[in-house]
Formats: sequence, C-alpha cells, structure tokens
Amino acid sequence: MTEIKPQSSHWGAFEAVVRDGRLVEARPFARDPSPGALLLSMPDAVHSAARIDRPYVREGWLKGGRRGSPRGGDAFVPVSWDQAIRLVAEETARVRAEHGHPSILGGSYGWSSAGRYHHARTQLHRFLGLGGGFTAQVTNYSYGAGMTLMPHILGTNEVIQGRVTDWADIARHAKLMLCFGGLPAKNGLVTSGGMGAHEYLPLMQRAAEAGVRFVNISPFRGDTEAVLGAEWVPIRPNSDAAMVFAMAHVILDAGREDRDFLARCTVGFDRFADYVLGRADGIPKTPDWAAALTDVPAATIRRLALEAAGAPTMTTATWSIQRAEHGEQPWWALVAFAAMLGGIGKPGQGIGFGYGSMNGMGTPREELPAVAGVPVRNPVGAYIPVARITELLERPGQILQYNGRDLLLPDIRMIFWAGGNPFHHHQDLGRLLRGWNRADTVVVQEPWWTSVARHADIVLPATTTLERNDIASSSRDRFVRAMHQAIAPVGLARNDVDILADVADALGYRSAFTEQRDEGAWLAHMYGTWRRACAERGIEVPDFAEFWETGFVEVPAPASGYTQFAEFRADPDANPLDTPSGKVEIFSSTIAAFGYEEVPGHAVWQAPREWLGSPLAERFPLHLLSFQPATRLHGQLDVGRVAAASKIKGREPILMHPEDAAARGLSDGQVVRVFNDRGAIAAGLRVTSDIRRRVVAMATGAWWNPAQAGDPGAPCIHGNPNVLTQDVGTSRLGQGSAAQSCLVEIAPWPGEPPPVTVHAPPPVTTA
Ligand SMILES: Nc1nc2c(c(=O)[nH]1)N[C@H]1C(S)=C(S)[C@@H](COP(=O)(O)OP(=O)(O)OC[C@H]3O[C@@H](n4cnc5c(=O)[nH]c(N)nc54)[C@H](O)[C@@H]3O)O[C@H]1N2
Ligand SMILES: Nc1nc2c(c(=O)[nH]1)N[C@H]1C(S)=C(S)[C@@H](COP(=O)(O)OP(=O)(O)OC[C@H]3O[C@@H](n4cnc5c(=O)[nH]c(N)nc54)[C@H](O)[C@@H]3O)O[C@H]1N2
Ligand SMILES: [Mo]
Repeated sequence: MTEIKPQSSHWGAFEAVVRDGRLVEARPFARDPSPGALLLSMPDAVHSAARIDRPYVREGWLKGGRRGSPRGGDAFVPVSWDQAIRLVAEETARVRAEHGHPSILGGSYGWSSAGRYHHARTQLHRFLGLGGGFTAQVTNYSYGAGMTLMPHILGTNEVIQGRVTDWADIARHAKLMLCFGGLPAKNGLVTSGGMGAHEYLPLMQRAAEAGVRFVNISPFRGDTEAVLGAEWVPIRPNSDAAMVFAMAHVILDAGREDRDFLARCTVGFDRFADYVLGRADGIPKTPDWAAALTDVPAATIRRLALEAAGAPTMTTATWSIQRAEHGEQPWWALVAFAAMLGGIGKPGQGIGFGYGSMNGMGTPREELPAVAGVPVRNPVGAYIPVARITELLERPGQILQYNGRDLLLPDIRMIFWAGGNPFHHHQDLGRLLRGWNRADTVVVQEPWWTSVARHADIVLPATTTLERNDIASSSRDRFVRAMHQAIAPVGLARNDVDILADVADALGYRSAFTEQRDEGAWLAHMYGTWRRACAERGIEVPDFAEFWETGFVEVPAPASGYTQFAEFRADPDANPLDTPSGKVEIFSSTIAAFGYEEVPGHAVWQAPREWLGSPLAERFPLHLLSFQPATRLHGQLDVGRVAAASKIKGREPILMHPEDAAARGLSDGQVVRVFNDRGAIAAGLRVTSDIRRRVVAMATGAWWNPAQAGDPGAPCIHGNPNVLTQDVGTSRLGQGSAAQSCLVEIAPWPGEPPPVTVHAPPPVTTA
C-alpha cells in the first residue's frame, strides 16, 4: 500500500511517499519551481544502517570513567529506555546538586529539524531552563562576528538575517552588484526551517536578465552560476578588507563620495577617510597597496570602484567572509564603502549580507514572524559565544573577553546535546576532543551515529521528522508547511520531547515541561499564536484544522519591492537607527572604548595569523577554504546517495588548481593527504582551473573518521576539514568562528588509504 504525506525539511518541502512502512521517495512539493537534489538522499538517510537502533551507554562510563575519561574509543553497551532515562535523570540531579547549574553545558548548537515543535534544541533549552538553568551559547557559526558588529554600526541584524532589500527591488533599480564571496548556487538549496519554494537562483537570474551586472569577487569561479554571466575577480582569501579600502581610496581620490549622505546619515567618516588616505598611519590604502595583499590588479580595483560610483550599485558579501580571523573588518569596511556610494536606503542599492548564503535572503515576502516553539528563560546568566566551546572546556574559572564584557568561564561537568554536531561544526577537532574529555558525562540525543553520538557517554536514539507530526516554518519563506507523521519510529527511537518529558518526570517537573499539552495541542497552540500575529498585520490565514488538511499555507508576496533603510535615509532624525548616534557608525565610540587593539573604532586592515601573506605559508603554502556542501546540509545526509556520488574513492573531494597539482605531482581522482601542524585528513583530488592558485577548497560535512577511534591526534581518513581548521576567535569583539583562516600542504596519500568505517555503527558489547 502506498501512502503520501505532506512533509518538509531544511532542504525543501516534499510529499513523503511511503510503501510498507518505509519512505521510498521524497517527492518535491508541487509549488517549488526549482527543488534541489538533496531530497533524493532522504530514503537512504531515514533507513540508513547508521540509525541508532536503541539507547546505549559507553562501556568506560558504566565502569566509572568520568572526568578525563577518553571518549570515542570504547564499545557501547545497550540499555533499556527505563535504564537510560534513570541514568540521565540521576546524573543531571547529581551534577546540579554537586556543581550547580552553570556546570551543565546545554547550548546544544545545531540545525536539528525543520519542524519547529520537535526542534530538539528548543526543547532541550526548555528542559534545562525549567530545571534551573545551564551554560548557554550565544551567536552562531554562520555569522557570529557580523551579528556582534552590526548592532553597533547599523543598529540591526536585519542586514544579515533579512529582511534585506529584495531581489525584485534589485532587478528593477540596480545596474551593478558587487558580490564578495559570490552568490553560490549550492547555498540556495537550504533555508533554516524549510521552504516551500527554492527561489534563490530564479530571482538572481531575473535580475541578470533585467540588466544587473554581477561581479564575483572570490577565490572560486564556481561561486556564481554561468547564467549570471558574472565577471570573476579571483581574490586572495581573507584579504577582502584591503580591496574595499583601496576602492574607498579611489572614490576619495576622484571626489566621488556622496557628501550629502555621509553628512546626514553617518558619523565618523573623516576618521575613516584619514585612515584610507594614510593620514593616520602614513600608509595610503591605494590600489597598488591592495594589489600586493589581494592579488587583484590595481587597475581592476580602480575600474570597479569607479563603476560602482557611476551606476546604481548593490554591495554584498557572503557570511563566509566574516568566518575568518578579523572577519569583522571586511564587513565594516563594506558598510563604510556603501555609505560613501550613498546608496543605502535607495531602491535596489546599498548593502546586504548573505544574498549568496541561503535561500530566502531577498525573497519578496511580507514581514512576518515564523511559527515557533515556546522557549523558556534560562535562569543562569552564564554563556559563551558559541564558537568558544573549546576554551570553555579548557580553562574553567578564567575570563573570556567578548564584546566589551568579561565572561567568567564555568567548570563544565555535564554536556547535553540534542540536534547539533560539534564534531561537525567546530574547528580543530583534536583539541575539541581533549577539552570534551574533561566533562564527567556527555548525553547526546541523535537519530544517527554521527561523530557527536560516537563521543557521548549516554546515547539516546531520536526520531527523525518523518516519524512525528510537526510544522515547518521560516521567517524567510512565504509557505508554512504541515508535516504529517509518515512512518513509525525506526528501531526504538523516541521523539526528543518525549525523552525529555520522561527525564523531567523523573526529576519531578513533567507538567511544567509539557504544560500538559500533547503533540496535537502544541501544534494547534503554536499555529494559533502565529495566526494571531498574521491577523495583527492584516493577513488572514486559514484556521489550524484547514491548514492541517490542506498541508500548507501560502502568504502571498507583496506587490511592490522592499527597500531596507528607506525611511532612515529619507529622514534620519525622525527614523534613527538603533545605534548610539542614530546614524551609521563608520566610527563607533562604543567599540573604540572596549580598548581591543585588534578592533579600533573604525574598520582597519588586519592580517590574520594564517593566510597566504603569513610566514607560516612557507611551510604550508596552500590556503584551505571549507565551504558549505552542495551534496548535503552540513553533516546531515552524508549517508545519502547524493553525497556518496560526489566522493572520490569514498573521500570528500578537494579542489586544486592544475599548476599546484602539477607542482606536487598530483593528479585528478587521486586520494591525497591534506595536513598542517594540527593534523591530517584524506581527501579526493579534483583538479580545476575554477579555483585560483594556492587556494584549495573542500566542503564541510564528511563525518569525522579518525584512523584510530578515540585518538584526538589520528588522521581523518574520510575528509573532515575541521581537523585542520584554526580554533581562534575572529577577534575579542565578535569571538566568531575563524574556520576560513587556515593554511595546509598537500601530498599523495601514502599507500592504500584505509576504508571509511564511520557510516556503520560503532562496536557494541554486552559485557
Ligand atoms: N570548517 C568549517 N566548519 C563549519 C562551517 C564552515 O564554513 N567551515 N560552517 C559552520 C556553520 S555556518 C554551521 S551552521 C555549522 C553547522 O553545524 P551543525 O548544525 O551542528 O551541523 P549538522 O550536521 O546540521 O548537525 C545537526 C545534527 O542534528 C541531528 N538531527 C537532525 N534532526 C534531529 C532531531 O530531530 N533530533 C535530534 N536530536 N537530532 C537531530 C543531525 O543528525 C545532525 O547530526 O557548522 C559550522 N562549521
Ligand atoms: N547546500 C547547502 N547549502 C547551505 C548549507 C549547507 O550545509 N548545504 N549551509 C547553510 C548555512 S548553515 C549557512 S551559515 C550558509 C553559509 O553561507 P556562506 O558562509 O556564505 O557559504 P560558504 O559556502 O561557506 O562560502 C561561500 C563562498 O565564499 C567564498 N570565500 C570563502 N572565503 C573567502 C574570502 O576570504 N574571500 C572571498 N571573497 N570569498 C571567500 C568561498 O569560495 C565559498 O564558496 O550556507 C547555507 N547553505
Ligand atoms: Mo550556518
């Protein structure tokens, strides 16, 4: 018998086609104009051998191994659900009593499910918050540095997260779009919370047809699609700020800056201009100065700057640009540059970050919140910027400087993760594992034997979205999608929320956690809250019963384009920005007062420790970029056919220029060893002239497969770039991830590489 159920995922809405209790196909939602290929991997993933079939406990933990006990190398012992719940409840109670709530790390960063009720992280925060609190994680890996900076200088994070000036507006009014980091098609495959329609590529294509000229300023030609006909400017990684200063120099030199806008709408421009002209430090930031740092010819920099001054221009940078040491600087410089052009708040012009980073950025839509779960306040004030997790684990009792504050790092005894994978997302994994091993106990809820589950003490098998009812929703998308349970839970898997309700029960607060609502009542409650928010904005949507029956709601797109900052531009006194001055802070006294020498009061050029300009490049002469995968979502769907088809002899591909390959005697299709002082990984070599010389690039997301499980120094035989990436904060201001500042060398893999084993379950013992 075949059944068809409405469903959704971060990579798109679909109809779940179910035969004999198994998902056989994820058929794209009929309203999606360009569904991506990732849905093909769903049946593989949902019924994968890598699903966790039942609860387990690490053997060493059962035998008493707590703080300092190595994780990742032991066998797992199967336990009953009753036993597992009891162990988690007892250990949670013990840690709370003996060490206090801040000793539980419950930040649990990660993408988990598109369904908003069963969103594991939200539910875990409810559970821990109601029980007394936890050490939280703030900001994100996506744009952590940028989201700390922008409130100081533009007074909002809307310029990163949306609502940004939409593509309809750009198509109608812009003539030039300068894209630092390009507009990579692969990034449009996903929206956090799911989407009814992939409109990313069609929208930019329409802008190109309407006459917008695109410039792809990136080390990788593939960061724009051929249909856009973009000019490629192959820049050196981490040098974007230098190029922007030089463009600012050209504008000043030609007297083309918009004096009226700068005077009315910004503060601190003169100090920035002094810096650019070299009055402050004796170094004029000329195109020749920048050419040596960026490898972009001075003539190109000059031409692009004058072109931008002469035509309506939208300036954008991908989120990746700030995921590097001093990643705040290129973004701040771009805001200053866009202000000089005077386009901020003009239709189709100005600045927006992330048009190239995710589907939904710039998609025309009404201003509406998403359907969302109900968070609980965390009674504990302790937190870290998310990407400082290893420091948290390494140096309890010490201070971490962040955004003008001194954070006291708690002593973490228990790590509780549901819906994220730090051994996917964090940098320098060997170092992370050494810090991780300092915990007494690690509890992980996961559907699959991902690397976070493999490095846990208590492993609780979670259902996937197919195994429960939910609602998918994103503030970036016009569609709200019903997700009907399509299959029974796989193995003994249980819903995250039901697992946590049972632990809360054992600890005496089940009804506070559930608010005595079951799944159906929560969905109706969440939808009802959203429906009222729509009504307040004059938008009528059907009631819950009709929505659930139809399977989706579409909120029609507004008729006219949206221009961000239009009111501010028209009357900055009546509509000030939420900054101290109410204006664009090209110079920020607040930031200057923090006294961080690496982040003075305006954007400056700061060379990172690891880039092609540093002394370390003599030993490790290649800059490694680790971008988002076209074949999966981070580590999710790595067990699917789409990811498998892209691998080379089972290893994640790495892109390299033909001349760099020839210089090392390497050829396309070969397994190579990528290494630096932090470690080594295997990768499959793909030789292409689409990547500039001395830069290599590979996607994140191949599951970490250390050659010896549990050994933090072992090479990864599968190709997880985070073995190699540098774990430093972007700066003390943003403390974001600096994954893109990383140097490596590449050699042939010696001999035959060992087989990849990480897609099969780890050893199990009944001893
Ligand atoms: N080198 C490098 N590293 C990076 C980046 C980079 O550019 N370069 N990018 C960074 C960025 S931007 C991000 S956002 C992060 C992403 O990092 P993560 O969000 O941590 O990565 P995912 O693999 O999506 O992890 C989500 C996990 O949740 C699990 N999961 C899915 N559904 C459920 C569920 O219903 N319940 C439970 N309990 N679990 C579920 C999945 O199996 C998966 O293991 O990575 C960061 N890391
Ligand atoms: N298919 C798919 N799409 C995704 C995701 C996924 O896992 N899979 N993840 C989603 C998530 S969580 C996020 S946060 C976004 C991330 O969005 P981004 O961070 O913008 O995406 P990346 O792919 O890391 O980087 C985009 C491009 O930036 C270029 N680049 C890197 N460093 C530099 C530099 O220093 N200078 C310049 N000029 N260019 C540089 C690289 O060539 C890279 O291809 O993607 C989202 N989209
Ligand atoms: Mo992200």
